[in-house]
Amino acid sequence: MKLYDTAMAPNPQRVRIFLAEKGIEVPTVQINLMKGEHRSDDYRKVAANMRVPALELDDGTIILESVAICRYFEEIQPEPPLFGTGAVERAQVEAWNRRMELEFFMPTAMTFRHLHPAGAALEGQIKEYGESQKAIALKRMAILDGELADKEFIAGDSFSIADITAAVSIGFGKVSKHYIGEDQKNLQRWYDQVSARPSMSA
Ligand SMILES: N[C@@H](CCC(=O)N[C@@H](CS)C(=O)NCC(=O)O)C(=O)O
Repeated sequence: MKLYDTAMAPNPQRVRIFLAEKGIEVPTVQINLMKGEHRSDDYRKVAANMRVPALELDDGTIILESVAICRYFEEIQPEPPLFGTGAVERAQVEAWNRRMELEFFMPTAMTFRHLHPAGAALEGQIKEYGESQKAIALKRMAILDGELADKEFIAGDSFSIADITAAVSIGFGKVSKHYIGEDQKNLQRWYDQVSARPSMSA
C-alpha cells in the first residue's frame, strides 16, 4: 500500500492526520505540485484526476478522494471511530464534514489558489474571485464561532473527521491570512484544543 502525498497540501494533510489518529502508518510517495508532477504521464496512470492524495492498495486498486481514503481506513480499522458511531452520529458527522468541506475548506483553498503567489502554479488566478472566497471563508469562521458555543467538537461530543477538515482549513487559512478574530473565543478554544492533538503535526 502507498499514499501519494504532498507534504504542504491540505487534502493529503487531512488523510495524514486521520491516519495518525488511527495509529496507522502507510508509506508515502511525495508528489511535487509546484513542479507539476501531478500532471505527469506516470502520475496520471495512478490518479486520473491529477490530484493528491491517492491511495494505492497492494492489489493495485486506486482510491481517490481524501474522504473516501479515510473511509477505507475507518472500515479496516474502526477504532477510534472518526466518522461517528450509531446512525444519528454518523449522519451528523457526514453532514458536518460535508458542510466544512463546501462552506469552509473550499473557499479557503480558493483564496490560496487565486490570491497567493504560489497558487499561480495551480490556477489561472482571478483576484476578484479570490477576494470573494476569502470573504466567504472569514464569514464562515464567524458563524462557526457561534456554532461552537455549546459543543466541544464540530459534529458534537466527539472528535471526528469534521474537526480534521475544519482545523486544516484554519491552519491552511493562515497562508491566506484567515486569522481567527480576537472576539471569536469559541473558535479559538476549539482550535487550540484540536490543534494540540499529536496527530495535527502529521
Ligand atoms: N476532492 C479532492 C481534492 C484533491 C485536491 O484538490 N488536491 C489538491 C492538493 S490539496 C491538488 O492535488 N491540487 C492540484 C491541482 O490543483 O492541480 C480530495 O478531497 O482528495
